[in-house]
Amino acid sequence: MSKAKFITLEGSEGAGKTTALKVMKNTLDDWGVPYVLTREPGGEKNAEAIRKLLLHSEHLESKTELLLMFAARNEHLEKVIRPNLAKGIWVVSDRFVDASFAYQGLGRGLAWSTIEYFEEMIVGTTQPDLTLYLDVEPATGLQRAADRSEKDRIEKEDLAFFENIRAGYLKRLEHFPDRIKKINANRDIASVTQQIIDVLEQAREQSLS
Ligand code: Z5A
Repeated sequence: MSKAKFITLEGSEGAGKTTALKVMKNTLDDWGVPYVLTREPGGEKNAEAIRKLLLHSEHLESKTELLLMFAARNEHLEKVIRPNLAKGIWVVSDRFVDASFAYQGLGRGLAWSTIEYFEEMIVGTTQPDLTLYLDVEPATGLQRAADRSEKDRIEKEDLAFFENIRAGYLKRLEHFPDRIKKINANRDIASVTQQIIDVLEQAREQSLS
């Protein structure tokens, strides 16, 4: 069997990650590959505790937010991502390091080079084989997410913040066009679903299997 793959899903507020994860799960089930679904921040006991702090603290300094994201990521990588990949089990993570560039980088205004420094230290060569980025107009995404009962600390940010998040993701996409595949998430759910299936099938033909 070929090497286990690491696939990540990214997108800003209201992009439709929940639906996308179901589509990814169904596709991997069809392929019959062993996989675990996980998420960031979180995905591991200590990292989930850090997630609570990150999403439900009243206020956090931006640098604290960045450090906690990478602290959680280190636990997640060491205890979940790397061990599973080593056992031949694919890993699908709802968000990973691209989110730190988008949210803490362009969102919070922390230096790109600082995030690259932590990326090298914590992530190293454990980069995803494939990233699906759900690209949605921030106003559309916020409108979709508006009905949610309770917003966490980050979800309470305004439109300008989410415009910057999108710019951050598009910058990462520019740097890693082979790894990151953009999905037009402004379209209806059926179209988004088909785009995800197409990207996964194409990636599988090219290198995933
Ligand atoms: N964060 C960070 O800052 N730095 C980092 O390094 C990392 C994360 C890793 C938690 O993430 C927060 O952590 C996140 C980024 C930050 N903060 N924010 N914002 P999370 O992934 O757990 O939480 P989330 O971003 O809020 O995602 P979500 O709620 O799981 O997914 P979503 O894409 O925003 O929403 P959804 O529930 O999938 O969809 C929203 C609604 O739209 C829902 O009613 C759907 O039925 C509807 N929908 C979905 N697709 C469509 C289409 N195509 N048309 C119409 N309606 C649709």
